[in-house]
Amino acid sequence: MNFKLIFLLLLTTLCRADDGYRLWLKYDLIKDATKRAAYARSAQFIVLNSTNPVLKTAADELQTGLQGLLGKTVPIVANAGGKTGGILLTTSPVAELTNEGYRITGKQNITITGKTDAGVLYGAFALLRHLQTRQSIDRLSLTSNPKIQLRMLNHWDNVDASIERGYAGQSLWKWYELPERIDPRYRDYARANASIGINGTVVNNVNASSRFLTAEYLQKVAALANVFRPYGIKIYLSIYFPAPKTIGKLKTADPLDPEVNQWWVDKANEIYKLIPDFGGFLVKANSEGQPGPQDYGRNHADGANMLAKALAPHNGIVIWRAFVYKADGISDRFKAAYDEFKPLDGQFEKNVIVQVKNGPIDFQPREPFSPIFGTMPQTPLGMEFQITQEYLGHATHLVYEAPLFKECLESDTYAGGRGSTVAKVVDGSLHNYKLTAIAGVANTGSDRNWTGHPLTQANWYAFGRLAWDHTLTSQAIANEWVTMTLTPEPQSVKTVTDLLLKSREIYVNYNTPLGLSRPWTGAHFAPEPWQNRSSRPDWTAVYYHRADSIGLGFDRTVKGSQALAQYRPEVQKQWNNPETCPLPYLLWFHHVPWTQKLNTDRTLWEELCTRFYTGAESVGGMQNEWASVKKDIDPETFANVAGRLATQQKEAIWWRDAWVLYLQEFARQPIPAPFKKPDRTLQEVKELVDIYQLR
Ligand code: BDP
Repeated sequence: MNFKLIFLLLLTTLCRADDGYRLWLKYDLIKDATKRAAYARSAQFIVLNSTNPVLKTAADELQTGLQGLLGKTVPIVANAGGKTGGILLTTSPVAELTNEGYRITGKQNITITGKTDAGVLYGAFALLRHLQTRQSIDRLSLTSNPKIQLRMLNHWDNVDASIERGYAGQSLWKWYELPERIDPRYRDYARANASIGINGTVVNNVNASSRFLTAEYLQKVAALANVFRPYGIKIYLSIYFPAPKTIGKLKTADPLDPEVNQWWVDKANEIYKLIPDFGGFLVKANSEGQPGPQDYGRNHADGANMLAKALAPHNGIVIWRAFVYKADGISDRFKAAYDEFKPLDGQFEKNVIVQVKNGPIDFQPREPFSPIFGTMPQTPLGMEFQITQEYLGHATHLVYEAPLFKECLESDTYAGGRGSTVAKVVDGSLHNYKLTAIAGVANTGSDRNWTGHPLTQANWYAFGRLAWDHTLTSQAIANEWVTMTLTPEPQSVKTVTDLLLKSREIYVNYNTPLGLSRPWTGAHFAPEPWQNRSSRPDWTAVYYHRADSIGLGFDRTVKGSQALAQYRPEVQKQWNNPETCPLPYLLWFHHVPWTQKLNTDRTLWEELCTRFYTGAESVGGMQNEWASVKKDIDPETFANVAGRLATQQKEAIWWRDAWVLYLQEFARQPIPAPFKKPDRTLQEVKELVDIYQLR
């Protein structure tokens, strides 16, 4: 091989575009030589005096990270041998640490202490993050404990590799290859999760196949569990409630039937033989056509408790979902979960957690918090957020979700007086829950960059960071993520952080402003506010927005569906009156006349138009801001995002046009100045949407 060729090869390797695979764990060389040297002085070796696999993971990750950041190999040694300037990994029962917390201190050596091995692992990642974000290591003193115990991803992945509501390719799990072949990607998945403190994963869809509980599939699940274990991650399964019938050949799945009970006990024993640290079951029952205990005249607690008893001897838990609504479609769907669960408060076994979606309906771009959070003090309630963008423009719209998560977590339930935020319910501090959990429906898939849209990796990241500490700000999290993933250049970090921070509000403005919602049937992608036919009324668009000649919005006050009564009186008081109801929630609770003046000094119609138009216009602004950081962003990532923003711009106008042209038929008013009326007709927009529905 001649020199020219070697040079070219080297050049192509060096210039290879960043395909996003490394996520926020890029560990690229720190360019600033002074900073690098300062870090290197305290990172001359890593001391690990243990064979514990989790601690070993921590040491290995530190070594990998330091190799990249400092450009040198940092040896792992069993003892410091009297030398200073190393990183010591140690477990010790430090009083201020909870099980998974860590403390990082540094003078001559940096010491990472955890009460448990997992704590050390999280500490190792925290130290790396500290260096990745170029912070000072003089007088290091960082202590952090997770606020919530179970920090989980929920994968809605199916046996055939499809993902329900997945927009980044196929499933990560290659069930047909497991357990024999272990895709190296499983390990990288575990690394990414551990780096943000996620300690549990439900690998299959809540609309579950019973296949996962068969002996054959449990071997596959066990193989994944083996990969995740050294990263402190436990595996959980979604179960199909009638599994005793489908795979156990019993005549019933009645939770009060002794044979059914025994079947689950045996199944649990079988699972724990293979996976001694198996986390437990996630259950969707009697919801959207899924079978459940009500098929046998039993209630949700009967179902959950039966499973809980089978898992309890192994310390497993049951996560029972509150996302239920009756098949009749008659009553307000908003009220369904509360109506079914509130009467069961206090009736669940100790190892049951009820997992509640953030809002009462279904992962809308903006929802008020679910009233359940304020009203079940005797039942541990877990939070379910959706990271995948089912209603948030799939993988072509940029929506940074930390502000959405925070808005819900910071909402005041008044369950124990003022300041009883949803976060305090979920982290257990308000009602003293013994079990606490938070889950995010994953946005990962087989796309090389994991999430499809390169910038929405930030949502996976933000979910994990907030699950660990819900008091972190959306801005701080965005800042970290951008610095670690895209560029450490301060001006560009600021520009991209700002862009992320405003993206959700922009989306809401052109998509569902002022408390509109869109849980209509289908792919949940195209605008279709005129949709009025479905097998049930609450799967139509008109059911939710209720546009008529008088006004717009769903009356949930005493004059309407009375859903507001499910909140504490203090909350009701604010939201009951359209004058005091915050504008973002207005149409969730009120049917407002088109001509009603709002506190923005515009009528409802004018305000809606203003939001639709400025929202769509702002996407253009995001494109410009993205263009301004080009010099600091990897070319492949830059082009990828630029392309998606262009699509978003087109689709934002599409959403705007669909809504304003449709609503105008009811409001019967012109589009207010300075906005120009859409240059297409309602019919044309409808035809465009029809294309999306074609088979
Ligand atoms: C809805 C989704 C549906 C899920 C369901 C659930 O449209 O695909 O199965 O939620 O959470 O958002 O069970």
